[in-house]
Amino acid sequence: MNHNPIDQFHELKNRLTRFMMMYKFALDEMETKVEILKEEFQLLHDYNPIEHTKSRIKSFESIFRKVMRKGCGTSLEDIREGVRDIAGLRITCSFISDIYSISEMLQRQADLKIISIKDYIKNPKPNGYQSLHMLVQVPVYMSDRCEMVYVEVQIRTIAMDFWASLEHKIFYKYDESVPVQLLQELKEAADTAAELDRKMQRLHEEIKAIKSPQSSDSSKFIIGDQKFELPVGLLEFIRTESDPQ
Ligand code: 0O2
Repeated sequence: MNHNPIDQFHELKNRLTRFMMMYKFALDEMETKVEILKEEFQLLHDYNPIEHTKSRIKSFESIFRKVMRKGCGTSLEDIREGVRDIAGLRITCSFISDIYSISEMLQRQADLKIISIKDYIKNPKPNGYQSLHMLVQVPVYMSDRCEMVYVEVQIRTIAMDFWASLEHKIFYKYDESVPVQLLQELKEAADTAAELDRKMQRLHEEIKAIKSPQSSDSSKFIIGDQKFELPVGLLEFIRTESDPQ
């Protein structure tokens, strides 16, 4: 065993880099998956259910705090299993129904292993927190191996995200000992946000029901930054070719 402190430092740094790198690659994979769903929806249905996405890798400090809180071991293997939200992806949707559509689309992806789903929308936390949490394992292919890496996906609406972000800031400001009066008001604010989500969902369904089919110039369409134009007669040709006799 090498006892040179500089060599030991470099070895530890390498191991940590390799450990954290896997989470970055897993998040890249997940972000690509979500980007494809988003583009496909936009192209085929002229509708985008995803407002925005945000990914983060937990800081060492935050990982360390969680290890202490959970009392799990401190080897990298223990941390990998004990702290399963080192890689996090947050998907913010327009409507509640979009949350479940996105979740189902991800569940249908054969290469993703769904570890657990926590529905804090149907069962909000006592403080009012709402979100759909999916813990998944994503395959990351390296030059010599494939590793299944944990990613926590949080799917929520804009209103849920607004509330959770501000609540998180307030907790941080008060160092987690928030006055009771403020907790009560935060719960009321969460209820108001949930009511707003329900109202927007109702409006969304009403609008969908009365929306007439699109009357667009059907001979032209755009994929990525490329424009396509259907040559005259192609539509008839494709129909004739693919229609069963
Ligand atoms: P950060 O800063 O987002 O990383 P776990 O502790 O993950 O093993 P738990 O508590 O059952 O087990 O996890 P859960 O319920 O799935 O929630 C984990 C994450 O959800 C949190 O991560 C937050 O991001 C978010 N979350 C859960 N409850 C609340 C809440 O009441 N308010 C807000 N604002 N966010 C919440 P971290 O690691 O706590 O924080």
